[in-house]
Amino acid sequence: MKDIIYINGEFVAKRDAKISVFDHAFQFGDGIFEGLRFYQRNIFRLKQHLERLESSARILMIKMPWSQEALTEIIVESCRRNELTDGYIRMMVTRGEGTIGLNPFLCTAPGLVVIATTIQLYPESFYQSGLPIITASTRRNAPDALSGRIKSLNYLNNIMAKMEAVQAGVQEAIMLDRNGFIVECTGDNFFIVKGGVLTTPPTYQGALRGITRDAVLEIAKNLDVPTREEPMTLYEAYDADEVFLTGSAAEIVPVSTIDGRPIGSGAGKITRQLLAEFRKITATDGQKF
Ligand code: PXG
Repeated sequence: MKDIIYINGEFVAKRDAKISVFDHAFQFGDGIFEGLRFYQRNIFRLKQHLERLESSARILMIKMPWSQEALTEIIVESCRRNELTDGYIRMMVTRGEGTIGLNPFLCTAPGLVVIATTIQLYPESFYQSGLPIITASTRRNAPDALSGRIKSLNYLNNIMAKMEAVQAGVQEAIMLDRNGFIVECTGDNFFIVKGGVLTTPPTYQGALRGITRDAVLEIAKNLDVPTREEPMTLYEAYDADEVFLTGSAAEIVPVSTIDGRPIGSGAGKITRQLLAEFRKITATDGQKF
């Protein structure tokens, strides 16, 4: 890795990759981002990530001047310049420089930052025996206040819950909605398996529509595993045969305990099958470079 960062039209050294303190991304967390993986020179589901970025931009009325082709070129070039074949890409679109007031329409052009880097994965032991998680007391943002479907640079809601996880000695935490229904984790989507049926909370409850979540739902359908998107409570989670989390960084990681309660027998059969199938498509499904 060469620590070369793309920022607003240029590739620069890490120490020179700086944005203005007047950028509303810095002032107010007013911006959006994506986190992508690439495997053996294949950017996994790049098109889906770019489409989600465009949706986030549309909802926040950020006018992105870059075409999907232009963004693809910048991302690919970032991987090449850093001489990476496998890793993680963090892409950020900022609102741009403005005044110290809130009005986003006074900001100049949006900014673009792309960081291509290596990734620190969960240790392989978690994939074998599962990750312990807790339930956070911090509730997920109400979707009618700030939709979790916007992948925004304002992650304080998630960070509040992540602090609870870390303080409790674990790496992830379940976030409930106002009514006590499970929404997702701080940086991963949430799935349970019960009686051979795979269930995940619907996105209208405030979960991010994860690219990995979509991939898992597709893989399950191909394996003839029935899938549901339905609200669920901790009762269903504690009582599940298998629980796992999905995310670009985590891929598919089994959950061993929730709030100290063991789930099934650790890494369940369907979870393992889904992970095996997922790993088969990571180097082919996407944009080769
Ligand atoms: N939910 C939330 C809230 C996320 O931020 C996911 C689910 C999974 O989505 P994908 O598209 O990756 O399958 C995310 C994405 C981290 C970290 O360090 C995680 C994300 C973003 C930034 C950092 O855990 N997650």
